[in-house]
Amino acid sequence: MSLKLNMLPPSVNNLPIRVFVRAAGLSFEEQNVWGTTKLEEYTAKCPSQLTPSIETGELPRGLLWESCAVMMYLANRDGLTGLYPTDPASRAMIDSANFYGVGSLYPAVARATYPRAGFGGAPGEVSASNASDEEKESGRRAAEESIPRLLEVYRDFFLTDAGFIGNDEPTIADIRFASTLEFVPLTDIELPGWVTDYLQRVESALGDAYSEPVADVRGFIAQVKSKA
Ligand SMILES: N[C@@H](CCC(=O)N[C@@H](CS)C(=O)NCC(=O)O)C(=O)O
Repeated sequence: MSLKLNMLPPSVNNLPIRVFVRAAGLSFEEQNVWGTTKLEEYTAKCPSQLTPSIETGELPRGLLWESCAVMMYLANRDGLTGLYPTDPASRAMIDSANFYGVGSLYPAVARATYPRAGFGGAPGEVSASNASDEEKESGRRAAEESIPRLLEVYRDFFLTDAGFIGNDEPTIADIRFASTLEFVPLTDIELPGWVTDYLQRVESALGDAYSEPVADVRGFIAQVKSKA
């Protein structure tokens, strides 16, 4: 059954799936949907208007979004127990890290980086309001200041064992966490040594599966910084 991946190259929400399909050795077709997610054709298939999404005929609605749900589905479907171990205790750590990442870490990273990346803020956020530039920067900075504490949770709780989350090789939680970390260089935070070590560990374990798609994110960040 064919697998189509709808994605935006500079996005660290899209990066996990782009890494996952490569790490899993899946056959896939990648489609850059930049500028088309709000159009009728995409919305008809994906009412959330979000990326990443996958399309495959075996899904009840033919499409699935949410980066972690997509990785969980594909790993379950194909029995990829290294990337998503079946042991309930390992899974508990992986699922907790992923839900914490999507629910707590990523929103802080988005509020700290989107204004600099030129991405719009969510309705109700100061960056999307009529506030002054000073007030918007103050909101962005507050988000940035919350990030080190959020990161320490990974160091102190999720990475207590072998240096990967829930396994002695990279899991879908590492793919998601590392992907989110890739946007932190858009902030003024100096990444602590354990974070840079961790990113190197993940990248070296995953090889080209990580290095190839992450080049789009790093290239985008370099472009943003060169214009700042
Ligand atoms: N929690 C979602 C977040 C997805 C998300 O926010 N995607 C953004 C890109 S970072 C998107 O597709 N926005 C629509 C657009 O920019 O056209 C996930 O992990 O997949």
